[in-house]
Amino acid sequence: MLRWVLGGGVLLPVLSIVALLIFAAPTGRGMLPLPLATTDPERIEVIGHQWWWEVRYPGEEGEPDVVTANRLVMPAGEPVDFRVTSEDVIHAFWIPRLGGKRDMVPGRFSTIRLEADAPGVFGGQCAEFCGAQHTGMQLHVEALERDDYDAWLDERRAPRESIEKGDAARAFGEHCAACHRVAGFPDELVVDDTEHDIKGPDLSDIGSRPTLGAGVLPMEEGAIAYWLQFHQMLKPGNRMPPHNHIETETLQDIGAWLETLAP
Ligand code: HEC
Ligand SMILES: [Cu+2]
Repeated sequence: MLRWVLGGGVLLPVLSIVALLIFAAPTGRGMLPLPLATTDPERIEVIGHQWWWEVRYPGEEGEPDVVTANRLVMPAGEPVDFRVTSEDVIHAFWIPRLGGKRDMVPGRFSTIRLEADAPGVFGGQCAEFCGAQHTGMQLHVEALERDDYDAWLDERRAPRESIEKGDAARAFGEHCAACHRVAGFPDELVVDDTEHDIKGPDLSDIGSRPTLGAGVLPMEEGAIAYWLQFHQMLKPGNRMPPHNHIETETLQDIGAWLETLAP
């Protein structure tokens, strides 16, 4: 009897926990943002919103940040520090293939260090229930070779060719620019007479992105116009108001114009 109690109640749990600890401790340590001997890891900021992801690549001195949404591009084969936070409720940053998750808490930055061993595409998902469209909050993650990653960033840092000030851009300035930034968009076209604090995804490189609505639609020709007309059906309750008051033709023009926005 005593042998069973000691064996099953003490020895077995102690051995299993020690075994788990031996594997878990280095893994856990690897995800802490400790200083590295060799280089500073790349730092990428990810901000949770209901229900989309803002991704920022802080520029060196004097350089602008590169801002995108719902797509995370990272260098492969090296550790990357993700500084995460939220603008509204608590979300959680999670790329299952790369490791643990980190809560995104409004007003606070937390850091998690992750590494992709090789280039590839991974899925990310909000891992903390954050409201109606929690499951519609997906992140498309791409790990690139270091050179490709640098090229990707450089393209987005390069000053924009001037944006065409046609009818579509005017309509965008009138109906959309109060919530959505487009790098290089002329200030004089922005009409902001709304009283809300809703912020939408940065659309500077929307034409090059793989999905719309945080994974709700694949990007293809005509997809933006489709999203603009039916987004409340595709992603019910999402924070973008319906555009029923805008003519379909105008939405199609804006959609076609947005699809040209790529570095
Ligand atoms: C009141 C603020 C607001 C206005 C005005 C607004 N949007 Fe949005 N928009 C949002 C929000 C918030 C989202 C994110 C919805 C989601 O995925 O949950 C969004 C999403 C989008 C997306 C998908 C972006 C992505 O990263 O997948 C596009 C494209 C878009 N809006 C274009 C437009 C256009 C074009 C207009 C004008 C006709 C417009 N928006 C007007 C707030 C706004
Ligand atoms: Cu969530």
